[in-house]
Amino acid sequence: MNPTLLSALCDAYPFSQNPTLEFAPFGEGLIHQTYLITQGKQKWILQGFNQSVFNFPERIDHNLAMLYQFAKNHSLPFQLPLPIKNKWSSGLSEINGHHYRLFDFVQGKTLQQIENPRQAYLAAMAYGEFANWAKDIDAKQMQETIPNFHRLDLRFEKLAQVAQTKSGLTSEEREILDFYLNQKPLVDWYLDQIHDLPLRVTHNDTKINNLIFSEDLTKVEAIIDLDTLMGGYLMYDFGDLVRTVACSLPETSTNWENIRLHANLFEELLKGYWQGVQSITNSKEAESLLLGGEIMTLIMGLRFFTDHLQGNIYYKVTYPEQNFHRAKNQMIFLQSQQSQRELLKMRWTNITSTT
Ligand code: GN1
Ligand code: MG
Repeated sequence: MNPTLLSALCDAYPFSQNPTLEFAPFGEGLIHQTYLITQGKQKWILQGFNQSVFNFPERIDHNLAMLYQFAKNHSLPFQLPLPIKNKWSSGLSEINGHHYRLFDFVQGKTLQQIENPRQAYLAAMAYGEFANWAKDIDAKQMQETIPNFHRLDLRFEKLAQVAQTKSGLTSEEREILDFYLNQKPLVDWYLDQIHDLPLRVTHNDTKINNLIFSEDLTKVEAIIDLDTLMGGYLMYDFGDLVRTVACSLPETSTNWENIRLHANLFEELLKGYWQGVQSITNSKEAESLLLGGEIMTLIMGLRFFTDHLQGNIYYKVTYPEQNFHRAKNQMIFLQSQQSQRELLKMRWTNITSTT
């Protein structure tokens, strides 16, 4: 660890002098740099905050302060870890032109992929319970930490616009681009939905690895990565669960033949999420969950493809074609969802009408 950073951190936060702090890279997030700090038996998470993605850190503070205020009088069965304040009472420390945040380490396990259907149920129930818990926070008072983050129509237009400036695409790039640009009916469905859906406090990045499970994986201990917490629609949170949990392979996989939606996992997710949200949803909102997975997969595919065409300026990549491969992965997963629409609708009807 760079000695200037180390001494600045020791100045900003109340670490003891001994033993020395140990740093190790941690987690699989695509935006911030994350490290585990260990000192004797104590542990913290240090995050190198990505300010080129999050241009408005004060908006994150605003939203988390609202959350924290609400949590004082409303208990939740799991933790929502917030940044530790530095000695200047700020959750964000600027050191040599970079920004850092420190969190208490939550003991437990994170999963990149579930190991059994029960974990899908538990994950979805946690996010559903969260939405239910937050129902009385005025989502309109929350600020947009990334403006238009899940606006599918704008993500769609952005790809179309960036693609127009590119010539010399390979035939495979062209084929995948055409697939995405042919998704206009789904974009129109989305625009039609959002007119009537209530704005709620949503997490907006409900990947499975943003949950910390207990060591024995029987309980969710914490929901983390609260930077994109803001006003949104339930279909975003349920949809990103479908995208990351009900898929046979992770978004980084290039095993094209084996990427598909597991309808039984979709069902587990819906059962778990519904358990949390059924008392707050109206029929339109319940219906929106059905295509939430498609919406979020399309958004992510559009974003990965756009980043590929723009030269990988947003997402971390480990090789140059990775964003293109992620976009291809999401395309195949979206096709798999679309080919199972009728089946999913039957499962959805069973779950949402019998409770
Ligand atoms: C990013 O930071 P991380 O890896 O939890 C991204 C999400 C995407 C995800 C795809 C702020 O999340 O929107 O779903 O990558 N977060 C931001 O893996 O863009
Ligand atoms: Mg994350």
